[in-house]
Amino acid sequence: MNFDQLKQAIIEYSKEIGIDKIGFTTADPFTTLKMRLIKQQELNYQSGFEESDIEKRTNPALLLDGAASIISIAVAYPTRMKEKRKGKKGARRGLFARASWGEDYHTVLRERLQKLEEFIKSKYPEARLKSMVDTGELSDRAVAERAGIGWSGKNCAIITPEFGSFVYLGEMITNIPFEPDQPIEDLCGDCNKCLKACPTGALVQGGQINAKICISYLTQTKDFLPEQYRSIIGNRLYGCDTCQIVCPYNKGVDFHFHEELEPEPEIAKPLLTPLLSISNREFKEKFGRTAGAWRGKKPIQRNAIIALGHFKEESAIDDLQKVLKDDPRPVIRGTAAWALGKIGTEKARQVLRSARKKEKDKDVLNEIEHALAD
Ligand code: B12
Ligand code: SF4
Ligand code: SF4
Repeated sequence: MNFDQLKQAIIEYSKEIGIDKIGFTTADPFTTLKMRLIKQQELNYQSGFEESDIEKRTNPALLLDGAASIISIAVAYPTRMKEKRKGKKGARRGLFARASWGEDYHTVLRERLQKLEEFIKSKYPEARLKSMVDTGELSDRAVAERAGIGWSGKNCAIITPEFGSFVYLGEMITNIPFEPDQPIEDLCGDCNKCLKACPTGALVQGGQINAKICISYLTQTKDFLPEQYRSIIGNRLYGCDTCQIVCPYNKGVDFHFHEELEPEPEIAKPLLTPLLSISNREFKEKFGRTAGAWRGKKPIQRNAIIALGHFKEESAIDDLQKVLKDDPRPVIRGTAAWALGKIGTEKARQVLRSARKKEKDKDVLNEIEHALAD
């Protein structure tokens, strides 16, 4: 088998199946990444969403017998909605980050990789292949960087010269010794825009993140959001795009190559108040196909309540009252108390005072006291 010819055939085929960029690298261990991951763990800078076994994360040979190379893929996604939905007083909207627009990228990229696997097997039946997207052991970014897909920006994102950083990444480990591609030049230079723009200071220095205070992470937690971040997250319901939006390499970047990644405005920018009473079934029906739904409805509802507080949305007082009175989840009741405190009108304070008389949960009572004290 001529593996150079096979590589060319794979590159050609990848364009036909909606892969926007493809690169090849060896399956050698990721040694600098390994040191980096250990350091991040020591500093408690990891989110907890990543695979915890550092050996598996950095040694592809542990994941596929006879691993010889890795194929990295990138798929570009839109940054602007064709149809805009503006939030007005009385009809406020929240925002899902762009990585949650359209169909869940895990499904989309896995389907592309599956097709690529079938193609490779049809040409070379001895191929052993293992594909992953996001939830696999490998660092998708470290693979993409080494395979020349893009450079690793100070905002931590892989930035491609063609599509900026608004690309999803995935990869396939193979037992085929493909000729590796070369990494590309880091073009960040003296720029520091992303570090300056990060609302929480999560980018502690170029290329290093404290994931525990990254808004993207915070929007995905299920507990009370620490008070100091509530005003900062604004109306974000899932994820954060700030450090990518400010990046000069994303200026004017907006690719609409894939129908399934087109955002549905009512889903990507939903009205906030209806989220407060949405049932599990309705949530699944409306948001279930998006990447942002993976933690269930609770974090989204909590963030919607925070957003209403952020907007000081008086028309939401009755709905917040209902939540504070009837919702069985203390995190949701307590956050509603915070939002009512932010709204701060006499009516909102009256709701808080009457809730104080009946509330039994000490965390919620604490939130009510704080809201009334402000
Ligand atoms: C955990 C996780 C998170 C965490 C932590 C993010 C982080 N930066 O580590 C949280 C929840 C915060 C998060 C947020 C987001 N995420 Co995320 N996340 C992941 C996940 C599952 C693991 C990342 C990880 O292991 N991080 C640990 C760090 C240490 O390693 P790394 O970033 O993977 O690798 C780089 C560093 O190690 C660095 N490095 C190594 N050694 C050294 C040494 C020095 C000196 C320096 C400077 C750097 C350096 O180089 C590597 C290559 O870039 C990956 C999927 C995957 N399996 O890889 C997606 C992934 C990174 N996320 C992705 C996305 C889209 C996002 C968000 C944009 C979503 C959003 N809109 O809210 C934000 C962006 C936040 C940010 N600025 O990074 C994409 C990134 C695509 C791209 N173009 O880069 C990925 C690859 C998912 C995917 N398959 O597409 N995410
Ligand atoms: S995603 Fe938002 S909070 Fe996280 S590092 Fe980027 S700008 Fe900061
Ligand atoms: S904003 Fe500037 S420093 Fe940050 S990733 Fe983009 S080019 Fe690099």
